[in-house]
Amino acid sequence: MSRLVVVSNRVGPLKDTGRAGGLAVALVDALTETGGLWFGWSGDVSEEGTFGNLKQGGGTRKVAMATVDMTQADYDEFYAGYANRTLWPVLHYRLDLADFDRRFEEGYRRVNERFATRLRPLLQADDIIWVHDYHFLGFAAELRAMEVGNPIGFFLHIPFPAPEVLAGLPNAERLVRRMLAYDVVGFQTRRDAANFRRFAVEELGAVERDGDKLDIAGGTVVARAFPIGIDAAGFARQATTPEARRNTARTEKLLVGRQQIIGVDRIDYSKGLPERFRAFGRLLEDYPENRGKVSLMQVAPPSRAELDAYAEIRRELEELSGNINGRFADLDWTPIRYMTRSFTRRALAGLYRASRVALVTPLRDGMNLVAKEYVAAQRAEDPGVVVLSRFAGAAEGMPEALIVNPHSAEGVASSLQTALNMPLDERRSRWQAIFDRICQNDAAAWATSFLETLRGRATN
Ligand code: GDG
Repeated sequence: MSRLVVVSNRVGPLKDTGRAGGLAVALVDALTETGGLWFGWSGDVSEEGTFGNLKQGGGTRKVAMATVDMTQADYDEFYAGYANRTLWPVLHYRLDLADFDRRFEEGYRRVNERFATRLRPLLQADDIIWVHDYHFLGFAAELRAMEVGNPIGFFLHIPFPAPEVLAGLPNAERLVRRMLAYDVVGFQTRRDAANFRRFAVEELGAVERDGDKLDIAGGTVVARAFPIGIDAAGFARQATTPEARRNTARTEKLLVGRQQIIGVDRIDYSKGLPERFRAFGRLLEDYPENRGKVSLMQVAPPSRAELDAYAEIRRELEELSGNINGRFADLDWTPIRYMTRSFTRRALAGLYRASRVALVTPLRDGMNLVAKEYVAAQRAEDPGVVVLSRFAGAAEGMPEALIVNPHSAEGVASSLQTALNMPLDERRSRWQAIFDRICQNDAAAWATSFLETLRGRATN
C-alpha cells in the first residue's frame, strides 16, 4: 500500500504522552500502518524559517517527521494573522470578530507555498497526502503548481459556514477555488459539506453530482462529511487508571452527595463559555432547590492568549464567575469552580466520571470531542447526561443528548434541570446508545474511512 504523508500545523507526538488527544493517536496509527511521513510546523520561530532534520521514529514504526520553523513574519501574518484572526472567526460565523488585513492574506499564501516547497523533494511517486485544517486550505493548489500529481486529501476540523457568511471574507472565491485542487475535501458534518458544495456551485459554477461530488474545470472533487471520532475504548480505560481514580475520589469527597456539572474547553469565544456561566446562574435562579446542591466545574486552559478577543473573553469569565459566586456561594459551597489550568488526560477522565452532567455549549464547533470523551469516561451502571449545543458538530450524531440552544439561558437551565433529575433507566439507555455509536465510529474508523475514499480516488 502507498505511503501516507500527513500535513498538519503541529507535528507529533508519536508517543502517547498522556496529553495527546485521540487525533494524534489515530494519525500515528494510520501512519504506522503503511509507513509514513508527518510534516508541519516545528512550533519554533527562527530567523530563517529553518527546515528541521528528518527524524525517524524508533523501532518498527516507520514514521518519519519533518518540520519547518516559521519566521516572525510567518508567525504574525500566517499563524496569528490569517489563520487565527481571519479564518478562525469567519469559519465560526463571526465576521464581526474577523480582521481582514491584506498582509495576513499574503502571509498565508506565502507560508502555504513555502511549506509545499519544503515537502516537495520528500515526496515519493506513490505517496498519498492527507492535509489537515484551516491553516492549509491552499496547500494542494501549491503542490499542483509544482506538478505533484499524487492524490491529496484535506480534512477541515472546524465548521464550514453557510455561503452567505463566507461571502463576507474578501477573496473567498479564490480561496475556495484553491480548495478544489484537493481530490477529497472532508468535513465534520453533512451541513458543513453541503455549505461547501453550495458555495462551489453558486459562486464558482461547479456542478454537483451523486450527492457528494463537484465537477469543475474538467476535474472532480469529493466533498463530504467524515465526522471525527475519539479512541473511545482507550479513553474509557484512562478513566479507570489510578490517576483518574484519584481525581474522581478527590472530587467526590468534596461533593459529599452534591452533584457536579462539568465543562472542559480551551478558552475561546466559539465555545460559548459566558453563555454557559449565565445559564448556570439561571439554573440557580429559576430552580432554587439546586442552590447548595449543584456546582459547575469549568476546566479552561488558555489558548492564543496574545489575541485581544481571547484576553477579553477571559476577563468576562472572571467577572461572571465572580458575580455568580458572590451572589450564591454559601459557607460550604461554591457554585462555580473555574480553573484556567490544564490537566492530564487521565485526570480529566477522572473528573468526567465524577460529574453527573457534561455541559457543552459552543456557539459553533466543528465537532467537539469533549462531549464524546465525557460519554466514554462514564460508569455503565450509573452514567451521566450530556447537555449539548445544537451548534456543535457532535449534535448531528448524538440525538440522545439533551440538545440545547446555547443562546437561551432559560432553555439551557431547563435542560440542566431535566438532566439533574433524570431517572437512572433513562440515563442508562441514552448513554448506551451514544457509547455504542462512539465506539463504532471511533478515531481509527474515521481515519480509515477518509483514507479509503482518498485511495479510491487514486485508482479512478
Ligand atoms: C478542534 C475543533 C474538533 C481540553 N482541556 C484539556 C484538554 N483538553 C482537550 C479535550 C479535547 C481537546 O482538548 C479539545 O477538543 P475539542 O474538540 O473540544 O475542541 P478544539 O480544541 O477546538 O478542536 C473541534 C477538534 O478540532 C477535532 O477535530 O472536534 O470542533 O474546534 O480532547 O479533552 N486536554 C488535557 N488537559 C486539559 O486541561 N490533557
